[in-house]
Amino acid sequence: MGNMSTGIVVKAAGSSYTVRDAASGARRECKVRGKLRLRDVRTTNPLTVGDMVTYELGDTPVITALAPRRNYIIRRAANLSKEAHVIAANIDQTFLVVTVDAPPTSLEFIDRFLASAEAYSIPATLLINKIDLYDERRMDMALRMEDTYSAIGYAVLKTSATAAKGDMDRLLQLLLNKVTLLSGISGVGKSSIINALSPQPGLRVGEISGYHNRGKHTTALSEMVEVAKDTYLIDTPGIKGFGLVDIRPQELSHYFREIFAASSRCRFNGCTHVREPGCAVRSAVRGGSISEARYASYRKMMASSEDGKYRR
Ligand SMILES: Nc1nc2c(ncn2[C@@H]2O[C@H](COP(=O)(O)OP(=O)(O)O)[C@@H](O)[C@H]2O)c(=O)[nH]1
Ligand SMILES: [Mg+2]
Ligand SMILES: [Zn+2]
Repeated sequence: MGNMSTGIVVKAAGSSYTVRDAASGARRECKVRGKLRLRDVRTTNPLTVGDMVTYELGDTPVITALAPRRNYIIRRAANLSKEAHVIAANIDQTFLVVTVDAPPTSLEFIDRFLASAEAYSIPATLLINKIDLYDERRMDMALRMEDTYSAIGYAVLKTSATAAKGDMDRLLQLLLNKVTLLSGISGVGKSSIINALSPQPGLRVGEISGYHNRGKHTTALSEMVEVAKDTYLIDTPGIKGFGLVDIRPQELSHYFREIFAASSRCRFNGCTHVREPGCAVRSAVRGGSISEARYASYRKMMASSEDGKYRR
């Protein structure tokens, strides 16, 4: 033995992991030795895509060590335990794929996602997909969406994964040499985008694939695809995004950029921007410099975080 190599986990399915060797680029199916666990969080899965690991060659290659993670995102397990599922690790950025139609993505979902990305300090970009399908009215909605989010500093791309249209070239430029998590509700075109960019064929398109039933745990399969040299996209079928983890109501405004910026002018320290007098946020909403839809998302999240709903 003693034949140690390093690599990156590119696929996680149950207790099997596919590791891409750092030196040769070869893909190897590996098992895990013993208990590799995170120190802080109890997790249902010891390893996830994006993890840098050491493994030992043999009849069955075995992962023996996990390098410290630069970051990782988790989703609380569905049950009431404190267990969490690690969705991906060592992510440089996340792209949220949304559609105005077929299926529609709600603004509240977008805002909740962006707040989570802020909480994790992971840069986020919006990708409005399926622009080839939109009539004038829907294209108008897409343009308004683009205005709202670019005004507060998010990059917004408009793409078609299936028709040669929109910002696909710019998309590839923004992905180069990075590990990017693709998120978005089912059916918006995440797998199609990866396939369109990827030199190697195929993720399954149009299926809600990826659920593996293992005893009492249902674990989602995530996969990382190398679309260009050192350029990875992570697809997480069945996971819409990442859940907000323990954001306290008094912290929520930190994760809405424009609300946070305006809050320095509120009369009271610790203003929640709900009903306090002299609230600069509410006056910015009235004056039109903060979007009503964004503020409505903030209020909804505030109400549910007070109920503890985001502490799943
Ligand atoms: N017209 C059109 N259809 C698309 C586009 N992107 C994806 N689709 C279709 O939308 C459906 C769902 O796509 P898929 O990639 O599986 O979505 P996912 O669930 O986000 O991975 C499939 O039938 C795709 O062919 C697009 O840009 N334009
Ligand atoms: Mg898919
Ligand atoms: Zn305020």
